[in-house]
Amino acid sequence: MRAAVLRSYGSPLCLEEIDILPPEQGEVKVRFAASGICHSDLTRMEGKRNSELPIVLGHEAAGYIEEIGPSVSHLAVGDRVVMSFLYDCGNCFYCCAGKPNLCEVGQRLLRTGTMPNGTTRLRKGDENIYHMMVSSFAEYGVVPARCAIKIPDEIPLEAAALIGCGVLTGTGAVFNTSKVCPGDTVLIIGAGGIGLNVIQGAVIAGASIVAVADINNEKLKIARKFGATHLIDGRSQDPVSVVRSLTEGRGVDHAFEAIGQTTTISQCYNAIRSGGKAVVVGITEAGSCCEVESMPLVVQEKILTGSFYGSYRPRLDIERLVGFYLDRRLRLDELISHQYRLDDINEAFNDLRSGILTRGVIRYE
Ligand code: CXF
Ligand code: ZN
Repeated sequence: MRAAVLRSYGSPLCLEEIDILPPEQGEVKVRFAASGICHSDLTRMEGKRNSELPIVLGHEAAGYIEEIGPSVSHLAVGDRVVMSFLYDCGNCFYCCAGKPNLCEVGQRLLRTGTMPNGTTRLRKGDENIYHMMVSSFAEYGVVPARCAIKIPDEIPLEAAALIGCGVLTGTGAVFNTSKVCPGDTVLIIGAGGIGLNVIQGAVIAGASIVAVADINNEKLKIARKFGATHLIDGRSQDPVSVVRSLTEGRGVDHAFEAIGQTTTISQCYNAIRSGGKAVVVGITEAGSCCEVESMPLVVQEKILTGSFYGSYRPRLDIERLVGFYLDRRLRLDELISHQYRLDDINEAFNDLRSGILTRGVIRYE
């Protein structure tokens, strides 16, 4: 099959013919229909988060079940599926504690680039090629069956693909991590691929103020279309003073950091009211540290937390988001600004670097 392979950091992806092995116990083979282009793929390509090489990246995808491995009973050939990039084993401490996004096995696989049994299904001759769980920058993938979630025929697969990373991460931070309630006030710093979905989540949750800060004017205009009520130009305005002036000096109920910078994490913390929640969704560079004034943690009961993969519950959250899309409450088609063929994937990453994408999608159909 054709695949885009990362062979060395800082270099373009190599478009190659590689081999894919059949699904083993508890696995399925998927024919991809669409795969989103996400910033964390770029982070890996640049070597800012190390992986085993060579590897096939791509983790935000949807497609069709092509083949079923032994012991898989809940899926059938031809089913339309959205991929979860995080495996949940169902047995570890975190899965049993109701935190499947922190699954010990799933988090290990993100680092090892293998299937749960420690091996890979991608080869080129004798050469082993690693997975980024879904590895959807290829025509086909083999994934744990738990990571393929069946969806109805009514949702187009390129829209469904986006649910698998950006949409779950952004809306889940609102619904699951921070639990925004009707009437709550919200600040979002960063109107990129994740930030737009935090905005959508806040709107669906019924927030009364959805203030959005970014240093890119074009991104702010798009934020307005997705439901931002107040736009903050990060180059000339201080988000903390703006939201304080909107909330009688108190600060917002929830502030979301959707860039991955320590300075904006501090701004979120400073922008929340007593008892408010600052939720970090953006992933900062490994090893970086962030300073916050510690006394307000106690005397103002401020809460500073992270949100990984939208604190998601596999299957349940995907079903809910598909429902919101079909009810026209969640906009997915509007997130897609550019579409590419797999052979043009390096152009897609150049566009991502230049900041012109709302979301880029590789289409295989
Ligand atoms: C990332 C977060 C870090 C591990 C890989 C996936 N999330 C979204 O792109
Ligand atoms: Zn992603």
